[in-house]
Amino acid sequence: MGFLQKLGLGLKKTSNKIGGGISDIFTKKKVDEQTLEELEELLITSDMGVKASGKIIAKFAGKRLNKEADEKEIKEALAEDIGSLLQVLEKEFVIDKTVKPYVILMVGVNGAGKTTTIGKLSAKLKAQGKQVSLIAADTFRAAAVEQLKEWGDRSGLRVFYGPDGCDSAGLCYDGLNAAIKAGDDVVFIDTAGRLQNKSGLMDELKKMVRVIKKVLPEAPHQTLLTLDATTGQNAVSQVKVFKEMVDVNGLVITKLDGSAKGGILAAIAEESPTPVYFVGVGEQIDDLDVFNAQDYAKSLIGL
Ligand SMILES: Nc1nc2c(ncn2[C@@H]2O[C@H](COP(=O)(O)OP(=O)(O)O)[C@@H](O)[C@H]2O)c(=O)[nH]1
Ligand SMILES: [Mg+2]
Repeated sequence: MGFLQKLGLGLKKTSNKIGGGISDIFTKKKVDEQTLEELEELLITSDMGVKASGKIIAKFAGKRLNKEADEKEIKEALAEDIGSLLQVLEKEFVIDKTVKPYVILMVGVNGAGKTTTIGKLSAKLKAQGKQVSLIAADTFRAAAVEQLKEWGDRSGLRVFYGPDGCDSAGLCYDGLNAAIKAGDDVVFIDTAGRLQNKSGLMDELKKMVRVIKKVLPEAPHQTLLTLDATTGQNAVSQVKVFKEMVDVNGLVITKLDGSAKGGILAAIAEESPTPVYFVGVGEQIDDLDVFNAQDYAKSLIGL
């Protein structure tokens, strides 16, 4: 199955809601004020947020108000408007080949999908011929280390880990030095995400970044924030919270397959625009791909 098909299937819950909703709303031929209002409400309840929904509808109304159109035209016009709003999130994920090792720090709350995303992404990079290693710096739970080791084993990657409860910053220090010695191209650092203790987490992440910089002053070269789409609007506030802690330069949105909240990307585009490098649409190793604004918008509407 191609990824577009997969994305469409993954976003089925959202597109059933939006696409089905549009069919219910546009029972008459002309687009009037009432249909616009209903449409705006539909977008808001699909987690696009009030601001983004308002913007999309305003743009749509400018072209369509009091005009006749069939359902397909309406959907295509709307997908185009949503796509242009999402465009700000589209950016190519590039690993600088002149930088070795290229360090990717993965942050996000517990259960967001950090470890799984590292597993998927590291497998892709390995398949491209890169030498990749993983550092298990979520030292809080033994299960977290085991989970990362499993992903590493599947792809044949070295996993650097320490004893239960060891200092995560110290582990990064040793792990990065080991990666330099081994000549790795890319290193992923998995972290813990206990947001219920915000200041504790902030201290831990900041200390980790300080220690990483002691080994490699330019690292981490990417700090990716993983967000669980099923948390809806809460994901938008997580972007803001984590940006206070570390220099987040990209997002990964996971579990788009498990919710009708695929509209959340519109809220992020409007309220805290940050490149979305990857989207996760399942638990398997292949269920991750790059984000494309127009494709995503079409899949959202069910086109
Ligand atoms: N359906 C679905 N499940 C996912 C996706 N990404 C991760 N998961 C699941 O979410 C759960 C938590 O993921 P994990 O990587 O352990 O999160 P972490 O605590 O941030 O490291 C696991 O059961 C994963 O299999 C996704 O894109 N789709
Ligand atoms: Mg984890």
